Amino acid sequence: MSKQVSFTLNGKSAIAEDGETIWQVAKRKGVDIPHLCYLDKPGYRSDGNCRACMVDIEGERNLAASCIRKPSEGMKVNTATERAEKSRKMVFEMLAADMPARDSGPDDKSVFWAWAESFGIDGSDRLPNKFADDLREVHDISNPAIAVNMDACIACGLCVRACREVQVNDVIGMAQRGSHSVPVFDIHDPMGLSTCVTCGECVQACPTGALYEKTLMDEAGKTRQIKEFDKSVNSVCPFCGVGCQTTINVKDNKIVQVDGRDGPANENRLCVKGRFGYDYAMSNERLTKPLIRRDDAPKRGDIDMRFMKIEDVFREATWEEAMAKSAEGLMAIEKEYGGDALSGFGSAKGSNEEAYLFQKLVRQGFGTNNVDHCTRLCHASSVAALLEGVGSGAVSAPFTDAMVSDCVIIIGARPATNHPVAATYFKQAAKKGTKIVVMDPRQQDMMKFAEHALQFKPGTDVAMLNALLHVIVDEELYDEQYIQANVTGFAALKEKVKDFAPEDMAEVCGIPAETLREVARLYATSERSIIFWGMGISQHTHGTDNSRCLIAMALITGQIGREGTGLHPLRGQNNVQGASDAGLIPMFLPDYRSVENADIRSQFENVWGATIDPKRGLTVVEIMDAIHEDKIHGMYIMGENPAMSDPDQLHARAALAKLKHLVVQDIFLTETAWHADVVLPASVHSEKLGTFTNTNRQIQIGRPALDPPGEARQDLDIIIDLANRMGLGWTYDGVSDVYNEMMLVMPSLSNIPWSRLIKEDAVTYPAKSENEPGSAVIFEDGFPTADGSGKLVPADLRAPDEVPDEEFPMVLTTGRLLEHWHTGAMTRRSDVLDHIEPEGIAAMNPYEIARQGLVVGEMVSVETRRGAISAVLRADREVADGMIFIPFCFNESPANVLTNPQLDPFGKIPEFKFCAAKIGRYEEVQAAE
Ligand SMILES: Nc1nc2c(c(=O)[nH]1)N[C@H]1C(S)=C(S)[C@@H](COP(=O)(O)OP(=O)(O)OC[C@H]3O[C@@H](n4cnc5c(=O)[nH]c(N)nc54)[C@H](O)[C@@H]3O)O[C@H]1N2
Ligand SMILES: Nc1nc2c(c(=O)[nH]1)N[C@H]1C(S)=C(S)[C@@H](COP(=O)(O)OP(=O)(O)OC[C@H]3O[C@@H](n4cnc5c(=O)[nH]c(N)nc54)[C@H](O)[C@@H]3O)O[C@H]1N2
Ligand SMILES: [Mo]
Repeated sequence: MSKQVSFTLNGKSAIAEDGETIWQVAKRKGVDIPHLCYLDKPGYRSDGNCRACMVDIEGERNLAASCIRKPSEGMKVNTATERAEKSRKMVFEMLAADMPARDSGPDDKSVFWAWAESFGIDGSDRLPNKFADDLREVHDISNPAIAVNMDACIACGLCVRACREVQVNDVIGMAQRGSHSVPVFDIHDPMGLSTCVTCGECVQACPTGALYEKTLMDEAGKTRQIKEFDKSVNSVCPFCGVGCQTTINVKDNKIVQVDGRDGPANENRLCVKGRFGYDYAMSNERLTKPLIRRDDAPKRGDIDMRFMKIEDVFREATWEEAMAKSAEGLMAIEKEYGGDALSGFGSAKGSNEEAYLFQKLVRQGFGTNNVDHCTRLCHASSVAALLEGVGSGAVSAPFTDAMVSDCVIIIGARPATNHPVAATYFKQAAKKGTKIVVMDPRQQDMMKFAEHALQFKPGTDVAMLNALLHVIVDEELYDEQYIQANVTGFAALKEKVKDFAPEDMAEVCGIPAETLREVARLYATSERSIIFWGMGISQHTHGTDNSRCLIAMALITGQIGREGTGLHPLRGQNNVQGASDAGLIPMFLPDYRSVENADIRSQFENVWGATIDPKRGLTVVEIMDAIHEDKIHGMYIMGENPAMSDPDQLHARAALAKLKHLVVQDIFLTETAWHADVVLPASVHSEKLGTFTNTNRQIQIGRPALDPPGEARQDLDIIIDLANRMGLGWTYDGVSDVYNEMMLVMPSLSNIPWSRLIKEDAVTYPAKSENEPGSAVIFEDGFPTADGSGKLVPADLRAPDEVPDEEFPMVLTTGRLLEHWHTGAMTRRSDVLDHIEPEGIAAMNPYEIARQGLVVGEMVSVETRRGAISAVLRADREVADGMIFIPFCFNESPANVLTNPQLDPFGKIPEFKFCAAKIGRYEEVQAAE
């Protein structure tokens, strides 16, 4: 039981719950006490330095800072004595004296000025300004998104807590002493040149506007210009699977500012993309009219429209003409070759409702299961292993559970760049004492917080993980009782991992045997251990095997089904969990129910009133191959950019060009759209209403903040229009109507009606009843498999498909940058993000660069058996010797020209993380050709 303290607040009796401050009790009781250095938000501790919240305590000579002082039994607190009020007013006047005048300072609507105004203070003509003869530079606009005006700083230290304690980025610190103390970036660098990652947490925390969004200010970054918003809309972030809740502030149908909201996955935090990357929605490159390919513009796989006029390839069309052509082209192919000659790629960026209708259109209208999406390139192998092992592809516990874990393993994931807000929880956990283990062939930020950082050899996960399993078995660290009750296949696993002693695997994976033993012991014997993983596990030809090893670790140690334990593949796209649940998968109808099962099909057939093809469809990469084999002739692609994201890009683009009919529904004229017959201009996230499911299984509502530009239409309306032109006779009365149909066929949505989502903004599935929160942790008693137990599947060593040789001596690995999203379609059209990362790069270790006689900053050519690209060479100490890292977001240096399309046999995912390559000076390579 928590300890309660009785005291008196302004003459009335009050109770402070365990640990509550005077300020917090006062707030509960509706008593407003001014505060500046204290921020009443999760993650912010009080500091008690600004003296804005002083109160009187009977019998004490000095006033007390209510934000930090806790009541004691019988204490008599008075917030409204003359002495307290005068003191607080004085504090504001002194601070105002040191600040620029309200109307010429950075933010006349700041928390500071709002409080000051409540005391009737709008400056001070009797006190001196401490900056009057200060020669220090106070104005810094070197960061592309944030203006720094230190003359408005009151040294409250909130930005330091924001940076160090909330986001745990450790960039801002306090320099100098006393009245000279001032926040600095790193060692007093300009913000834009410091290690700041521009998450903007400090801006959101700053009570005076000393750190402020440039978008709201004048050109010089000194004074707020946009004073009012037309509206503020509560929504979710459109980028990654973390699913941060946002408030979008709009002026003149433009987003001018985004703030973090207190959602279950972000507690007000955002990263650089969520806070400053929203402007792609307002790009003047948005598609505003339907386009039809000109008859004199034949398709070419090697077309590069960056330097071409759109009018030379496409002509504008009416919606009527474009939709008619879209539907007729698809129907003609169905008629001539049958439904299996058609296929669709739906979108993990769109809503659940869009994903559901998209797969329904393909199944019901095209008459095929050839429907897939980017999950195939992402966690397909993880999901294959999870379905096989534990009967469900979703995470067993939310990432926020890291905070209550004793041991957290992060393997093949780079959360500080790819799930930055999830990373804040991991970093906070580490600071609290949770032991973090990071396993990755490339160094990364999280390693600074790790008890064990294992920079092992790429592609050797099975060797390393089987060695951990060997230790767990050998040293009998497994949970016999848990296994007996919940797990099958232990004998076979034991037998398999016998051959994987750490002493033998050390050489293979490059990690000393003793370290492997320590990590195995730490994971197995901690009270609560949890595993997070990403693309380094899944994007291999042995991705399913990699995941099987992780599942085996959790199952044999019983580290699953309890808070703070479990298996969490960090889902990538904002709605990849939801799109998969909704059935954008060739082998499954919604909720992962097999299309090959007649009973299941008939359930859907009853609701849809159409027969469903009984064979599973083709996957993303298989579809590209089937086009080359003349088996598929028509495609409908919504919100995916396979011409940039598929492996072996030249092959993929040649396939797109070979299609007899390609309909692309996107917000930009993407590389994929270059190959289209019809391009349909769609809505972006911030223009639409819909539900989105994050990596934690939290279903959240995205709400429209903007009107679509020009003639662009809602994605959902386009899908419905196309379905009706194909004769499906759909009648949906808005988004909620589609959701209601989903509830009919998806048991996972039980007890989560639309009205509940609207009310609660986020509900975790599965939910046991309508008035209880959903289950954050699943598998508490067994697994949703046929026999209710988890199944162990031993994995064997297999080398990556293509290993370095004399001709291609380097290992090429691909991935992401913090500021860019996948194929760059969105983020390269965001000013702030493209400003930070403006050009195509290839990164290598500086020693490797020196060894190869290359020069940092020069153009290099990188070549594999699939093709060659050029890129600017970057030195990056995180990249291991012998490796090249290239992000796949730059269309001038498209990494996927190089990647190996070889697939994992189970998950059908390509080996994006490993292939053989060579690198040379661009000019020399060109000259030799
Ligand atoms: N900024 C940004 N964030 C994103 C995205 C983005 O495009 N940009 N995309 C989103 C999406 S869809 C996804 S799926 C996630 C992906 O997020 P992550 O899973 O973090 O993806 P990557 O950075 O591609 O790869 C993760 C790590 O795998 C490591 N790795 C490479 N080879 C191996 C190996 O053989 N074994 C192991 N164990 N590790 C290896 C790499 O060094 C890298 O650190 O990010 C999401 N978030
Ligand atoms: N080399 C290499 N390749 C990879 C990977 C890798 O690590 N290395 N990772 C793979 C992974 S994990 C993934 S998830 C895939 C991602 O691959 P994609 O999903 O193809 O990549 P995105 O750039 O996210 O594409 C999203 C598209 O949707 C459009 N869009 C955005 N919002 C909307 C909307 O609301 N409506 C409509 N209609 N369109 C919209 C954008 O303009 C863009 O064209 O890439 C994969 N490819
Ligand atoms: Mo992904």
